[in-house]
Amino acid sequence: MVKKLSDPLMNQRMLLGALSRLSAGIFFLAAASAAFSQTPSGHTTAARSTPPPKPYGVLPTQRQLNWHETEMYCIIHFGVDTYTDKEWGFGDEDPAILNPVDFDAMQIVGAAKAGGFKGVVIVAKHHDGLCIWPTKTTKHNITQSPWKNGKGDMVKEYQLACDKLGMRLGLYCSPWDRNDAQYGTPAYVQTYRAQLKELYTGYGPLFMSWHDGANGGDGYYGGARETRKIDRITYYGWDTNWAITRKLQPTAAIFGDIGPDVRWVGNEEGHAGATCWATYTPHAPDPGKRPSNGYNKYWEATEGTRNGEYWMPAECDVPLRPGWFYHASQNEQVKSPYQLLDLYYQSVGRGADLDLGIAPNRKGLLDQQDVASLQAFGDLLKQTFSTNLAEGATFTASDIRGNDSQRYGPARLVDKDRYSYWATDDAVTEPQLVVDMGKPTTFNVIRLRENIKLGQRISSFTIEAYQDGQWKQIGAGTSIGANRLIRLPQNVVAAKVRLSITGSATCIALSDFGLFKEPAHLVAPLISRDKNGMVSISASAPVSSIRYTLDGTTPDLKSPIYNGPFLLAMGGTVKARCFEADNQASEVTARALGLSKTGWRVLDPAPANPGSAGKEGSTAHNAIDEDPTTLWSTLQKDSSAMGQFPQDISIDMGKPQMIKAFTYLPRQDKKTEGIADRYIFYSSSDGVTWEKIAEGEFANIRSNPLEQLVPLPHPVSSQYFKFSIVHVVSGNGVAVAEVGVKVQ
Ligand code: FUL
Repeated sequence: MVKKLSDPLMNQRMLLGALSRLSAGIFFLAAASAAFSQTPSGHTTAARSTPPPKPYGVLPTQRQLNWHETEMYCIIHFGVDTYTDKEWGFGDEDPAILNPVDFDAMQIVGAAKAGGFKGVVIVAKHHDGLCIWPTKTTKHNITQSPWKNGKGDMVKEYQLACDKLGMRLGLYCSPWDRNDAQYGTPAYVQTYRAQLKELYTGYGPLFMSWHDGANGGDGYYGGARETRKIDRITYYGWDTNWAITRKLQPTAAIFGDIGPDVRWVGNEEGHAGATCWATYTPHAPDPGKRPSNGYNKYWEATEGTRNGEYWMPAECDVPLRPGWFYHASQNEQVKSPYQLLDLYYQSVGRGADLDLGIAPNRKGLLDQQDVASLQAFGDLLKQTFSTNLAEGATFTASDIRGNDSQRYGPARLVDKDRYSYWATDDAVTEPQLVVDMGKPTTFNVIRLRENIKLGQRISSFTIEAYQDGQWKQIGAGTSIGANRLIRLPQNVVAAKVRLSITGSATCIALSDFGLFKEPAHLVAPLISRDKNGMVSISASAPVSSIRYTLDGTTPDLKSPIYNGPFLLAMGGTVKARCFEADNQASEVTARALGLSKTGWRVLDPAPANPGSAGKEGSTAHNAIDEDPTTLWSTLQKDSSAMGQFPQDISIDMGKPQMIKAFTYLPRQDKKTEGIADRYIFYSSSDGVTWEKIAEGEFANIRSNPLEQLVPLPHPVSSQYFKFSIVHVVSGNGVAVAEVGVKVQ
């Protein structure tokens, strides 16, 4: 007893318990006695000596607990790519192009903070190799740029801004370096380690050290301009690198495809699996091999592994714009506050963290629309989650550990302590909890949390609401872990809610129960175009009107009302918005459409390209049918078959067009076989003689398979174009969703 009282954690818990008793008032007392009398375990007195539940499985470290509590942070990409309009620089860029005259770390970090993010990870060096701090390890750094007359240090400015704003700082230094002449040799690994040491010692304590898996390939490499392959398992010596991190930055959670502290979720779309375990056992693609960054079955990370070997929770990284770097052409595609909220439910709401990419422009500032979206997202989170409607309710549990309501009772679920918890007796793995608010309450989000210091225990649950005299199921799920949000499809009005744990590996330790009300909002419209070039705009729920513009302006009450599909033969930007009778407006949906593909046809393949498009029975027309779900595929079932490249598709547009850019939409079905990462684009006025207009790479397309927009070096007048796939990220053929052109 004395021992318990002198335990500071215990004192804190008792204090919190007292506070929650005060707030729950008489209801708590009623609940406690109800629970007491219902407990089937046979105890007659509250056994204060009941030991806490034994931890289950692998457990998080303190740095992982800190990371879980961080929940949301931003990753900031700025560098030569910002000026060359690329996603991956080749490594031959002149640092002189980098001149962010208005760079303001406070504006950027401040915008992240307003969005509710608690930290930032700075890309100190991306694959192009340019270091944005004055490193001694290579000349290819910020001192060679005109910014601040070569005296600037962007990482330092971010650190100072974080300190002022109370934000956490993390760093990403790309292991792949397309500039370094020694990349691929042991000497480069020493350079990389020296860079890590500079970053770990010069910028204060870090909350994260971020490592990507995009390693090896072609690059400038000091002028060699060649392809360098590395052994992804052994080359970087990750164990040695991580030991450096542990020594110099003990608080930093290390992120990589395979952790060791935090795993990549396996996509760059910002979502974890609907089931997402914090535990994970990474596997190599080839049996018997060790998994590593860039060499693992990353698709398994989306769900993780129930009872996996390591506590290695998922980070969901996704850019605010389509790409990680700033591209003016994507200004209309900044994710809206409600899109961000969706991602929040699919990441933080599934026990993962959300890492949102933000990208300063060439002046070194976030664009206004990015700032506005972050701010409005932060406001939405506050509006939704600041009031837990279950606070003050009566909790009746089917079982309380040792009948000790004070330590293990359900009032712990609303005491705002993430680690105090309602626990059951060892043998009870399927308890129920009734939460009685005493009056009809409207909610649309439910929050559950486990005390993860005791491991991930629960494996499934259901939630019911008491309506019209009976219990009706309103939600169900599997993993809970650090945080689980169930967003209901509609508002529920009920005075009583019942949580049933339907599966748990051992007795439960649930730490949070919350009911919340996300504010009502009008759903933004959807814009689509069919193969005849007709544009349709729709809303998923009835609205008073949909208004749209074609001149780039934001639709308002003066804009034309959408009355039915219309033709947009030359393409352009369609913006649409739903309105209610009271003039309340939805978010804007914008869609940039290329030239309509009506009347287009696929030409027969050139004889030099057997297996290519156009043959009888071929699927090539699927690449110009405006349907992203159908594919032109030359993939062969026989996995030992070797694909021959290039593979081409040649299109007759029916009449000459002034082409300004072409587009390529890779397959959108989550598979990577057949996705092109190197191309050549040709034009022709007769479909026989071809002129090469552009060639290059689709950077980062495996992880982020977006529609690629490639502006041509100069507009080209032609009736025919040929899209030639020189290389694919994997597979023995190509699989293309759509190709198209832009004429304006
Ligand atoms: C990936 C990189 O290849 C992308 O360019 C970006 O930096 C993303 C956050 O990580 O692995």
